[in-house]
Formats: sequence, C-alpha cells, structure tokens
Amino acid sequence: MILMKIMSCSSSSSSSYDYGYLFVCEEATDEASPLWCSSSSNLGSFWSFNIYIFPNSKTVEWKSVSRLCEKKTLLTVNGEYPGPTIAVQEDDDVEIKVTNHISLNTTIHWHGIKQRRSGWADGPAYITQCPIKSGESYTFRFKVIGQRGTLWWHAHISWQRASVHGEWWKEDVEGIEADTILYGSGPNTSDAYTINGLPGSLHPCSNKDTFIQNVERGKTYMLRIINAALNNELFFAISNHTLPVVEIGAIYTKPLTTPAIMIASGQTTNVLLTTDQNPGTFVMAARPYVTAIVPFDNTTTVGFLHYKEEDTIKMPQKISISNLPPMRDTSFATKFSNSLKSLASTC
Ligand SMILES: [Cu+2]
Repeated sequence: MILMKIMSCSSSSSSSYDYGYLFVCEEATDEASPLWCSSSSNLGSFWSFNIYIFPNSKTVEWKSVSRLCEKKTLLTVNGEYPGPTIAVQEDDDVEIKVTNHISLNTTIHWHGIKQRRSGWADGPAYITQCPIKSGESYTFRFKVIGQRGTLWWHAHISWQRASVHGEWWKEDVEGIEADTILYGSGPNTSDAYTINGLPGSLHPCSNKDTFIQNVERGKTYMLRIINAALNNELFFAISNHTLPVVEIGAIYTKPLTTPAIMIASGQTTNVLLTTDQNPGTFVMAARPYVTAIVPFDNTTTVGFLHYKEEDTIKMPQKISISNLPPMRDTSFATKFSNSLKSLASTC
C-alpha cells in the first residue's frame, strides 16, 4: 500500500486522515512532549490489543473491513485502518505502551528509528524482544536523535505487517502464511495495492474505496509517502505534476524533481507537490516495479488529486497516467536511484 499524507511538519495538530506514520518534526512546537494525532474512522469494529501513547491511551484490535466486494477481519491499531499517526519532535523521549488484547502474540516495530542506545526498543519479535503475549503489555522507550521527516511503524511478527497496513489480500493473511509454510511454495499474490487503504476505481466494487485528496491551486504541499506493501518496490506518480523529492527515510536529500518516484517496501519519501495546474481532477497511481518471472500482484492502484476550485469532481473518463513508468522500467528505476544524493553532495 502507498500511504500518503499531506501535512506540514510545523502543523502538529491532527488532520482528517490518520495512517501509520511517525512524523518527526525538526522545529519544536509548544512543548517537547510526544503528541498523539488521531481521528476516527468509520470502518466498524476489529480484533483487539491496546496501544498507549504516553500520556494518552489507545487500543489496537481486530476489525471487519470491506474491500473488493468482500469483508474480512484484520488487525488494526485503535480500531483504525490504516493505523493512527504519531507526531514527535526531534530529541523527544518517546514512551509508548502497547497492550495486547488479541489472542495472538504481537509487537510493534518502529521502522527506521535509529534506536541509539535503545536497540531493545526496536520491536521485531524474537529478534530484539519476545513478542507481547495476549493480555500483556510492553512499554517502548526511545529517543529520536538526528532524524527528521517521515517514518512508519507496523506490527512485526509473522504476517501481521500486512494486517495493520499492507497491501490487500481478500484472504486472511495468517492463512496465506500457514499455507506457504505447509506447501513450501511462494505465498499467494495480493489482490490489490492501495492508497491510504483504498484500492481505487480500477478494482471491482471500489468506486467508493478510492482515495481523493482535495487541494487548493497555487500552493505547495508536503506529501509523506510510505510504501507499506509487503515486498514490492512501487512506482508512484500524479498526472500533470512533478514530485520534488526532499527527504527519504527521515534524512534530507538534495532536492530532486522527478515525474515519478520509485519507493521500496518500508521506505518513506517526502515530496513537495506544487498545485500549478488549471483546476481539475488528476489521477495519482502506484504500480509495482518488478522484473521477476515469478507470479506477483501486477495491478495498479489509483486515487485522485482534486483542486477545490473545480466545483464538482469530474472523474477522468479514462484513467491514464503517462508519467507512471511501466512495470518493468528498469532504466527509470536505475536513473531515479542514481539521481538521489545527500544534501551535502556537491555533484
Ligand atoms: Cu518495517
């Protein structure tokens, strides 16, 4: 799944969408305390363990969610799919209490946090800690040092990573993992990639499950983009717009203006999107970059960028996005990767 959030780092209040982001703001706001941003979603009720973000408390649970014409239950944090957002400031001491209310073991991994002198708080089950058993709690304590931008967090035991965010399987992901181990074959491929949990209108029963981001013309927005798919690298683009990349994995990059980005599984990328087109509705899309000959999910997920100056959303009749590279475009992938430079680079 592509997780995308438009939010300025200096705006520390909650916004209308919440995904599994960890925002690290360089500029201190009122006080240096962890801030929990949350909002409600209306997707029904789930599986359950609790996450407590100091000083607030939250729950994580199983929930029933409908996508692609079918209902399934999946693991969610605080009943939200995609999961809630945590905003912290650089140098914050972060304290997060996770209480497991599901019947399975679980844990949360703080993906990309460098965990200086706190490696035991990283989260992967059986690697840096025992899993959190049903009914038990674990409090993660770490300091955010020398990082700013966007990171993400996710469940980190077995295939639970695909439960909290992930791409979309119609089947229960625990069952897919069990079959893979039983038969020794590769796992079934997913049924859809999603943008903010929504597969988009190219999939059946998904017109209502299509992400639409409203923007004003003539502004620059920071898009926090996360590839939360399980395995695949993804291309992402917005028609008629360029994507100036300024930060990857909570490290600033030399600004790079590109028609599309490639983003690896688990990677984060911030871009500064300028809404410089005539008012209208523009397609955003993601599809995998894969050259393997083994089976993989070769679908495309779409959403829309809608300029508020256009009174009603006029969905494009034909979904085409010329700046999204084709699935096997190794030359774009190579050129894009080679173009990324550190902020200090002189070349
Ligand atoms: Cu991770």
